[in-house]
Amino acid sequence: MESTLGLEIIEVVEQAAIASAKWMGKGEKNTADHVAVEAMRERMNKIHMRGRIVIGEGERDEAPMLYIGEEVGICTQENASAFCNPDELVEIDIAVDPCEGTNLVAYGQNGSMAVLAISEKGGLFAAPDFYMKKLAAPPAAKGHVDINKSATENLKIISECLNRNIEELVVVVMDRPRHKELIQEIRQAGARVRLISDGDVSAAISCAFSGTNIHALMGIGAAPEGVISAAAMRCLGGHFQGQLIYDPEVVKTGLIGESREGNIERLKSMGINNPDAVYDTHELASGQTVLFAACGITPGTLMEGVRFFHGGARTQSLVISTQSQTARFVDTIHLFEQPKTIQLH
Ligand code: VTB
Repeated sequence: MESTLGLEIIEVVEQAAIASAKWMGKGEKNTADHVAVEAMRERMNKIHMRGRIVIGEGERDEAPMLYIGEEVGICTQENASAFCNPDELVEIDIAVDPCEGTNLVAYGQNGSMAVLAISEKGGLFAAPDFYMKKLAAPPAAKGHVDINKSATENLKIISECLNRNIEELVVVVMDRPRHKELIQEIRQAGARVRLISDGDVSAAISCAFSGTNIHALMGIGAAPEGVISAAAMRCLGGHFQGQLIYDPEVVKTGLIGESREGNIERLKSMGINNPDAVYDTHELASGQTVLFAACGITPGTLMEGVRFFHGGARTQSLVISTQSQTARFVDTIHLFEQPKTIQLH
């Protein structure tokens, strides 16, 4: 599954990022998202695969494209049997976020990207559209930190695992009223906080790379993004745990159903009987093979954003998988016009 798909999914995220970047700074987050979805879907449908969206733009009736359950890839199209042998094809599940951080794109801020994760059928947790308490930390702290421990305890553990003082640690937290106490606690413990308005996938993955000066992600973000982060962290060997948050009182902002009880019922109807379960990377991205790709829309900690020039654009992407021992950063020059003149500097 991996070899050619790894190359093709780079193009999928690149196309989504370029489409979205054209709307950077225009103040129109829905358009920035919509064009990314369209571009991602168009490129994905050219791949020789039988894919199914498990995390996408929402339920079918609210999302016209890349909705949960939508089939993508050449081999899902009409007359596919002419060029796809159903016996040979592995069915794959796909989690997408064509424009992770729509506000960041709309307001020209750092940290947005086009992302997707792929695994064999059943290999990605079909997260409900709820919130998730998240803990991401570097590979050295994997299995030592625990989402059930306090932020203070976890910071102590990270400082020991990384052999540095707590004062030398930076924790990313989303700037939301629900994190008031958490932020206070982190500061009290001695660590420094980097508040972000959006885009916690990028923050989670950054923990796995030394040199980013990001050592942990703590707090509550969206659950589907949590699964995508977990897929990346599984490939990178980083720590990631998530726990669904279903109580509107805890979330404080955002849309999360009417009541705690109603949400528990909704989770039950999806087959989640223990709403308080803590999931790790192997549960959120359980597949034997997991692939992850991202392309920067605006500049970020890990990747450059899309840079346009006359007749083209330059992108930077990241592709990782559970099978390869690499984190491949791909720098691409896209030429929209003929004749082609590639200028490097
Ligand atoms: C979260 C976070 C995402 O949007 O979903 C956030 O995981 C929305 O949270 O990375 P609120 O409902 O509290 O605003 C992102 O930041 C990206 O859009």
